[in-house]
Amino acid sequence: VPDPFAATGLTYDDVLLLPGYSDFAPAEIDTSSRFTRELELRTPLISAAMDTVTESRMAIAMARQGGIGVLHRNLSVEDQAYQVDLVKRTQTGIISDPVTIGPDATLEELDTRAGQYRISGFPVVGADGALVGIVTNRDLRFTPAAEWATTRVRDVMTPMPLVSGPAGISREDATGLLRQHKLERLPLVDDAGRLAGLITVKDFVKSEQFPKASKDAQGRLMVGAAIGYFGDAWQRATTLIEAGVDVLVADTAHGHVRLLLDMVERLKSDPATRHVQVIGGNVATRSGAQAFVDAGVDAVKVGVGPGSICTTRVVTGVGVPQITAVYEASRACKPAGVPVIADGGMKYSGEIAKALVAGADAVMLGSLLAGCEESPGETVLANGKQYKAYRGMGSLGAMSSRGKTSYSKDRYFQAEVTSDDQIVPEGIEGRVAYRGPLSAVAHQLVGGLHQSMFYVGARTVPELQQQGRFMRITQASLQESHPHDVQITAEAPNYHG
Ligand code: RVP
Repeated sequence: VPDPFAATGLTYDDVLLLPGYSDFAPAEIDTSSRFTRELELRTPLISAAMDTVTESRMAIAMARQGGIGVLHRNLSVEDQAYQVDLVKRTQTGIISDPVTIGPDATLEELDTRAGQYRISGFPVVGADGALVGIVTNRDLRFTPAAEWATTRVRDVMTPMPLVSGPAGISREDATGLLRQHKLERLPLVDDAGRLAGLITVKDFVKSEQFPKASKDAQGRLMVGAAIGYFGDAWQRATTLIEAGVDVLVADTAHGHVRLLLDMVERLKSDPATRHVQVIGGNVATRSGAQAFVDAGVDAVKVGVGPGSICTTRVVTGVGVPQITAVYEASRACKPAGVPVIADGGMKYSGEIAKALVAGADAVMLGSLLAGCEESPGETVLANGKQYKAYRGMGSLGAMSSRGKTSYSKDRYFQAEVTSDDQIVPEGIEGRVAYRGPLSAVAHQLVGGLHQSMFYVGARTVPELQQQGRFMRITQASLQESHPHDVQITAEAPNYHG
């Protein structure tokens, strides 16, 4: 009879990476990594599908830094699809399908639309798709607000003829026209005079500002969105695809489940959906990962219980320490060429490299990003320090009707529970320190990974995965790793005691 206690699970704090020989300059390091079968990120960081971490603002910020955000699903199908739309319309370079307005719309409608899409100007398009003018917030200024309900866009817009460019214009030519005519916006038109796109100076500047940005084939920012397997899940998936989502994440606390695997199989075989990348999760064993691989998934997400806000392991007694879980899942995924995403449990940048060496290709972060400016929710002041709320999707707050919606219940297989006092939570509600803009936080995380790679002697992520060697350490060694025997007197941007 095999010893039932033979296996030991290890997590981030149980191991360190050994230093290796580095025969290159740090500047040569490239952190690009595949995170699904067909997609790569310059920065292998993914923001968690949680209602205190990823909505459109975070997703936009993540994609600009070369990572990607996964929009949470604790909201209606329409609201989630709208968030996808917001990300896809942001940046970069040429907007192929700009938001427009009709000449007969009122200024009131114009104002609402501007707020809704957070943009300040629109091409004005007639019923036949022809460009008839352009209108911006500035055009509103000269009409008293009392008259907005009765004044039409056609009365205040700048009408044709306008400076415009041909549909397939090059970046250089567009820049030339914007500069020559001192334009904010350059509409693009086809031979028949129909609107074919829009270029804005702001977007052009931004796309130069974010050289690592994660973009789709059309130059738009990439975005992911979480779905489930229950109720309207299929409709959610197809609506998100119509809105332009790049990656769907079939997202549950326990992914080794018939219903979810069927969902993945259907998404990857239906002609209407199979072009979209699908990530499945979460699992923590080799067989769980193998089941997703067999279902045709494009990446497997790993983590049962490591999350900072997660109580699954104490409430259910089930889980696998994260380094072991990632390693086990990778044994099924690597031979099939399916990337692994290590989800949850990261406290410091050093753990990113540990996850990659253990078998991951990218990491998903919750608590490390929840304190960013771009995460949902306001900052709150307590004891003279700023915080932001952070809660588990399995917490009572996220699953109960206390919130606006409680779609996250099916993540924990409690979709059919109707009364709040019947919910069995698997997460807690809390807060994390406010950390400023994502760009600064991401800089520290990627900077840490850079250093890991240099110390291990790996120029690329595949080299890191191949050459990285672990050593198991003791509790005493862990103590030695952290600052010790001193009182910290100044805050570091990448270390919290
Ligand atoms: P962390 O980065 O340690 O904060 O963990 C984030 C991860 O925790 C999420 O990506 C998700 O997989 C998991 N999670 C989210 N909610 C809960 C819960 O309520 N138990 N767990």
